[in-house]
Amino acid sequence: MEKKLRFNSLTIHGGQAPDPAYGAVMPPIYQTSTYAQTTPGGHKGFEYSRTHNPTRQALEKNLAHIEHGAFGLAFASGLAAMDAVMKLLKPSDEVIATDDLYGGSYRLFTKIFEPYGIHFRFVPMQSTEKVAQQITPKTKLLWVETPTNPMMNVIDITAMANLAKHHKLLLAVDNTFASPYLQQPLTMGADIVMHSATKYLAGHSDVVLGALITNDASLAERLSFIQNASGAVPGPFDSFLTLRGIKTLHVRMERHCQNAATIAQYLAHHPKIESVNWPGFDHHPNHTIAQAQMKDFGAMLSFVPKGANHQTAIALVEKLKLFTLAESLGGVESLAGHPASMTHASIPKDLREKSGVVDALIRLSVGIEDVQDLIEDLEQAIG
Ligand code: P1T
Repeated sequence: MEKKLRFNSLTIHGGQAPDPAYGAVMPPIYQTSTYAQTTPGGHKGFEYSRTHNPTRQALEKNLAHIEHGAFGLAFASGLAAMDAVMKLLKPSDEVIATDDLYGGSYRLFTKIFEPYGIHFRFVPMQSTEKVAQQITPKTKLLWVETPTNPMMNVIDITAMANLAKHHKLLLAVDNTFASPYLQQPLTMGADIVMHSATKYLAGHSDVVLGALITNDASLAERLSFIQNASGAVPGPFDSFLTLRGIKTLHVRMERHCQNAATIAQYLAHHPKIESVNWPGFDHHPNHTIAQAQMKDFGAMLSFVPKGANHQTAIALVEKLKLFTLAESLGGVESLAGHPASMTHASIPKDLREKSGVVDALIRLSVGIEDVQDLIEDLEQAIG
């Protein structure tokens, strides 16, 4: 029987074996669309690369291991992975989703799936009661993003899992911001974990890829049917890059979290900063849950400078030199963004502001550079 490995070994070895052809330690990039058959159906387990590809399969096995799941599925992007989950539903089904979530997730739900008759309710999920109040006989799925993008609220995954079980709903958790280094939602009762692997998993801002992981064989079968039938799969090279990235996830995350903690404290004590959203603060409203369900507090944070508005917030991010002004997060390099005009522009302003995404809000993805250089960059930009 295979020895049970710890997380820091699973990132490197989970589901991996030397390649059967020549013993290659890294899975080769099987850049092929198809596979020779000796007779129709006579093949070695691979017939067409939309359905299966050895490089993608190596990644999918690794994804399953690091999330403590039995089945991993890779997609062309995080949104393609979410799209596959939504295709489990039927017209008139209802979904309850986190109110503060990635703008592209909101756009997928409301602009693509609402017109097909699936209904979405956006609820502040920090309150389990508020979620419970919205459940109807038509509710089929709870969609949880935690920590949330960009307000860094933390949602109690176990409480959501209990609610889902009680009402026979599926619970899907977008684990992009935390990564499995910080939390493993399947172990807390989630049915499906989703990743924008574009972020911490791949880790180097060089690939767009999505993932789903589950322990449920029938869900895995339905999702892999959708993966093949709809066809939003990643290519072998992107699968290879993601697998390579995951091998250093634990060492990167440790430094990401250390740097973010230092920057959060620096900003919190800065006389020109109004507020900082980071779940590591004692006074963060969900700090206790974050402490209980996460190994550390992550490397994303958002803040509002004192007296800032749309223009001054943009002026501040434009002044940054080491932080790159860009969408995305989770790479080794630090990024800064202005959610209202970038990542969350597709959410209507009134709805956005209700969850705290005001025009003066700035979001940071803290990288693994020397933290002193990052602080000096913030210092010169804040002025
Ligand atoms: O970009 P893609 O790989 O399709 O993943 C979408 C996605 C899903 N879920 C969360 C929590 C995300 O943050 C994202 C993508 N987010 C950004 C690009 C961003 O800058 O926030």
